[in-house]
Amino acid sequence: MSAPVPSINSLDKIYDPSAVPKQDKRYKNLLAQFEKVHGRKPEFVVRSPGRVNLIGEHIDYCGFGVLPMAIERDVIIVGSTTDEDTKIRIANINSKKYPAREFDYEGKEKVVSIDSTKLEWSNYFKCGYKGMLEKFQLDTPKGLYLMVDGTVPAGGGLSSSAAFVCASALAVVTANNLSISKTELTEIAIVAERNVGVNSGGMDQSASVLSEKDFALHVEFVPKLRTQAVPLPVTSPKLAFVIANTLVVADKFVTAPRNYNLRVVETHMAALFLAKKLNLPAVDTLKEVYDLYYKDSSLSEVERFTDLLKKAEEFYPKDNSNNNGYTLDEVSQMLDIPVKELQDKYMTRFPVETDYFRLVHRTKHVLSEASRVIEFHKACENSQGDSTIKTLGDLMNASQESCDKLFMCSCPEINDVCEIARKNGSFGSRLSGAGWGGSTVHLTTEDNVAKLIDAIKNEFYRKKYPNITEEELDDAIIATKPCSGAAIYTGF
Ligand code: NG1
Repeated sequence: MSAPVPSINSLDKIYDPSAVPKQDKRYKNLLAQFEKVHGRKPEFVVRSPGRVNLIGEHIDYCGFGVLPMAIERDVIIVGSTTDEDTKIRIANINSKKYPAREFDYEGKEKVVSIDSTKLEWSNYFKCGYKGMLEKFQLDTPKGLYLMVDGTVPAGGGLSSSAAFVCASALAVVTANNLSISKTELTEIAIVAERNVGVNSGGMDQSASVLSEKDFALHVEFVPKLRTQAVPLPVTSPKLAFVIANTLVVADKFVTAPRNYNLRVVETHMAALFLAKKLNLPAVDTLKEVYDLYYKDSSLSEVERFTDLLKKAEEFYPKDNSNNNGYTLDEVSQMLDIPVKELQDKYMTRFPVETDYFRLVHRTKHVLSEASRVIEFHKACENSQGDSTIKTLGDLMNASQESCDKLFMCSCPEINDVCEIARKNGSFGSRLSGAGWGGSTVHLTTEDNVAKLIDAIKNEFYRKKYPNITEEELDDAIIATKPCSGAAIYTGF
């Protein structure tokens, strides 16, 4: 049984000292607004943060671990309870964008209806509410008065939804005087978030709940969800991260057949091909190939990746398309699986549109990226202080290069921001999340944060988006430190 979700009584145990005065004001304001809107005294406060992925892109669905960290941007929920009814009244500090809602508990079986066809902010609360009440099977849950303040920009690849679902689930637990471990909260939030119709993998909720202040988090998925806190190097000046959203929106659903879903298919095909060449049983993921082939090996983890990469280069036949990849017919011959079977297995449930399957490129990215995650973790554990920043930065830059050239999930805007950042004191710059737009993350030191942010504002945002407002800029580019995970805040 993992540790319980912590109760924290002072903001400096959550945020960096430099952020505490601003956060203190924010909490006080939320508590005051709660009283104003609901006309009652607040009884509890909970929080759960967003996350940024530091390294390990597009390898979670291949079974390999990833390395995100929680950020300071988070969702706070203030609440009070009533025994007079089982109604939920939920308001948001940003009432224009997120108008107040009311709904009622619908009994043990159903708990609450969620219409996932509508983009409705309170659905995320309902996910956490439903997940918790299904777990605890209460006959008469408390009625709730709630007020939410979220600072994780929505749609920026920083997991605002996971932050909200985790905070919601924790609010329901706290309100009903239940107790829960961090692992249980994570597992419930992962399943609960699927109620809004997204097949979420688990990295986001793990980072939101299980992160520790000043640590990144190594999340592994196989054989089961497992996390390890990774100490970030202690340096002088302290290291810091800047996250910049390119504001390029790659609509996941529209582009999936050519982008995300195609990559999933290509990596499955690569796993089948390597398994065949290595005389292993047919498997689904490259992680299974790696685990099975090196099960009794004396090589280190990183040496195994190097070895497998070398073998892959030898195994893959030359393609007939000038290094563009293989046609479906060619893949069919390589795997010894009829085209129809490949189509049924990989291209029907989630449609895929392509002429070529770039198995060599994708294999190289996945294996080298998975190796970089291990190397990043090791460098942090054996940190030499200041010089380790460069090691970490090099790994992040190599990850970006691989995402761009081999996995082809970058875009000109991401490349621009990364280049500007590197010229202005970033040790490592890369996309974070699925790519094709979305957010970038940059490793720097505290003394350089302002310069880096100014450079990206002037050389990227103000040029590409001349009409951008200061408020939009403040949401688009943020500085952050590795922050602690979900907690009940008792210091009010
Ligand atoms: P983002 O773009 O942060 O939602 C997506 C996937 C992750 C992972 C990354 C690529 C979802 C909900 N998330 O992340 O699981 O595959 O792309 O590393 O699909």
